[in-house]
Amino acid sequence: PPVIRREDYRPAEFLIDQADLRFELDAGQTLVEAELSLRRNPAAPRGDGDLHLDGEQLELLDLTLDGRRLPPAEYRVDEHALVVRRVPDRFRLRTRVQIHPSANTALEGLYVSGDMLCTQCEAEGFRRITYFLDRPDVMSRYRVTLVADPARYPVLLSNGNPAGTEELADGRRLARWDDPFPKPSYLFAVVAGDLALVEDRFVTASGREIPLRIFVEPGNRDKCDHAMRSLKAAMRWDETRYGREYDLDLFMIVAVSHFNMGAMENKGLNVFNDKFVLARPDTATDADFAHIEGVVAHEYFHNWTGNRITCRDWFQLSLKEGFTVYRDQEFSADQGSRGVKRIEDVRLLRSRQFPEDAGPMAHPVRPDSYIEINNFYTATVYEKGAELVRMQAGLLGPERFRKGTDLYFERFDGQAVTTDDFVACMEQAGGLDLTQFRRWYAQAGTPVLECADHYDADAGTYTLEIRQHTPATPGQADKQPLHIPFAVGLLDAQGRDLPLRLAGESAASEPTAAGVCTRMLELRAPVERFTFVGLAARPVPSLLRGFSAPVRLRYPYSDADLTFLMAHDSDGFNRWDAAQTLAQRLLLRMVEEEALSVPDSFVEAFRQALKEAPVDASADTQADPALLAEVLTLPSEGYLADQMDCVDVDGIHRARETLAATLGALLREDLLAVYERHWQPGAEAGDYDLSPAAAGRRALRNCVLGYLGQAPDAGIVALAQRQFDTANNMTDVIAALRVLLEMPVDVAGDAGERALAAFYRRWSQEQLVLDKWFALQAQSSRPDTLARVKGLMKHPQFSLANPNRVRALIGAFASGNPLRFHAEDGAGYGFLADRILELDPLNPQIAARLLHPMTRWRRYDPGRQALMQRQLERILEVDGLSSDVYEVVSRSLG
Ligand code: B3K
Ligand code: ZN
Repeated sequence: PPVIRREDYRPAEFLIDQADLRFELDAGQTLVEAELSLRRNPAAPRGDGDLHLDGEQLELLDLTLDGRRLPPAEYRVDEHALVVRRVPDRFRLRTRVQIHPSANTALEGLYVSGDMLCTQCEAEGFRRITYFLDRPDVMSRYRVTLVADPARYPVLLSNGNPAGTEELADGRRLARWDDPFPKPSYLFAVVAGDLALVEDRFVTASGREIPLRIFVEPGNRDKCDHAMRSLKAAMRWDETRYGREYDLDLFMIVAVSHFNMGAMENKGLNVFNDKFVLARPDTATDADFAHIEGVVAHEYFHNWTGNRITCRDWFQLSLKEGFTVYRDQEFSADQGSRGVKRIEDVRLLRSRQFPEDAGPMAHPVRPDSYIEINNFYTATVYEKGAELVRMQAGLLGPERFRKGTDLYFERFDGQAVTTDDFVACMEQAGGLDLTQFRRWYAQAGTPVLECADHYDADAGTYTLEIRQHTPATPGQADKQPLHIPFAVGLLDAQGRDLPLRLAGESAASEPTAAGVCTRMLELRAPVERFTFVGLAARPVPSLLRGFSAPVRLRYPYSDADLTFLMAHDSDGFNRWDAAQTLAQRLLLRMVEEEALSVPDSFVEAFRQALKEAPVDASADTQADPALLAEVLTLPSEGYLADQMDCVDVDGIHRARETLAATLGALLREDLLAVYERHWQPGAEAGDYDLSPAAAGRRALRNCVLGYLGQAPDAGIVALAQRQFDTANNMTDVIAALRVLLEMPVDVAGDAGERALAAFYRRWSQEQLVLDKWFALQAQSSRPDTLARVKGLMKHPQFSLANPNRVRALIGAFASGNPLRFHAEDGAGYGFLADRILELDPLNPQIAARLLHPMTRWRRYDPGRQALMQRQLERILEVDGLSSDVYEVVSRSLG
């Protein structure tokens, strides 16, 4: 398959000003008639005079140009295109094609989900609907007519504003939609079905009343409250924080059960994986609620960052995704606990993006080439892209950053632009030079910062020396130094932030009323030195506060320093990070020395943290139960694996279990005290509270239960059982079930299995809850998990055609269960390769995503390397692989 390169970008030779589409919708076959107003693009050099339209899996029935039916000599059709020879400078082209939604298993273009019809066009799905210039820099006005049988498809939706309905003489119904905002084809959407509606309204800052409609499958109307609340909050937030008001007369969300990704920001008609819409306290966890809030906001925010201003080409994907992720992160931070949100985001970055940046799939935030663009919707483009925006916001400060975004919206509204255009706005509004900063977009790999320091007691000076280097990545051997914002604080012996004064400065910056004194240093050269003056004693440095840049930080902290920072740092993020580093160090030592016992100091640090466990969330973030739960959570197996040159799968699992069991046993009374203090009688109370404070208490209690479950006895079994039986919410139910399932049979008997069966009986008709039932079993550390997963593949409720189910079973096993997936005999690898080969012909995007855990094969011991390599080679040998799977496998082996 051909490689697409950024440097080959050329403006489109033709533009499509207007697209009038008429659909005669039916699951088996749908007719699409398109009337396009085309003209030569004045900004593009003249080509061969032919018009090349993208089109795949289309059956062309009719073709006319300016009303004249074209004879076969004047056009040509192949697998990917319709080429019309010698077209005029301005003309109308009419095509009629037939497509087959029910045969569409790739879920790209127009497809069937349950009883409804829906579309997914990003990135290149529109070409499976009609012949078009299917590229983001061609922005057109769409008028859409939908015709269907009202008995099957009473609801007919498309982008924009409704423009009337009609009953046709043959009994069918017709609905018209008109979208006044020019948009690229990837934002096009159609939905048809017998859908239930939840409606609310939003009054914009300028006083326009916007109906908000959420469409779901019948039976799900009672699970839309949270999505609706989140949507309204997001709309308000975008007005106050960015001055962005909604533009159409109507905003719609549709939840579908078969969806390749999370959701899609189609103009005025967001289509969602129902997992990110539907929630009731008894069916969804606190984490689910938080994801819904974040994704609803993310898609809504795209209306300005993505839709009104879109990407010039797909290499610029992070223009919309990085910025929009940054916006949704900030929105969520404002809705709940800012500190906890930052921890969650950094945890995701470190566990997904850092490994990607260190492996064969490493690519810049603005990639240089791809085979299949769908493989580049990555943690690098999304999460690292968001960090790049965050750094710019940090460098500019809130006021200038807002000026920068205002300028961006004003300058580029209605256009398709580049990440460079974005940076230029920040540069201009901020009055600073971001030339060096731009390298962040071009250079792959995670920079490493090596810090050293020196305290001169006589002079009262403290010098920090910071060296940066970025390891080589595939295709990029030499790296340039980056412009890195590096936030620093210095703590005195009591743990208070010191005033900061750099050599040469006339005055020190003083701590704020809250006692915070942070300095944003800027690193540019490979080695930078900063000398702070006026220090009577050696300070303890708090480095990279708030994770001010996406880098790996190395500084030789002593365990005592880390314990000190964990207790005192005024930066909540760094308190957490100190605890993580402490735990990570201990765990990695335990991996190396199997017999190593847990030092008392570590147990005492935990005991201290538990003793301070608050009764309730208060203004003091140190006493926030949610933050404490984060502090008490050990680094994941995947994160620890990323810290090792050669991953010791079993050693990591054993070390984590040993540490958790030790803490569970030695701190039993303290843990029980915290658990009981936060135990709210379950179902009978009925007063389930969704607030961040209440969710934080649940997080802390379930974290504590997890430790107790690692050192179980009959009392703990009873505790978990009580929680499982009486909890009135899915967060507590699933946490208890997990603990029951992981406890050894000689202590818990068949309590785990019985709970699992009860859970199935209760929820067998709720698909999203059932996904949890599948995932829980796939993630079990029990030795027979693979056999169990294979058995579940034959379960009547399992289906390869539903991406959520595939992710819940196969994805959870391969990506969420390193211990069993990486079993020494390679059985996990063989299983995954079989599934990928089975899925690839059906749904290449899902197949390529599932591959990821195997792409890091070089990080394992020679035995496992060989086993993974063999499976990758086996996949590569198969004829007719999709470009999606081909690209991931060939890059991994390359
Ligand atoms: N823009 C979509 C992702 C499309 C993925 C195409 N394979 C969702 C989002 O990022 O908001
Ligand atoms: Zn997005």
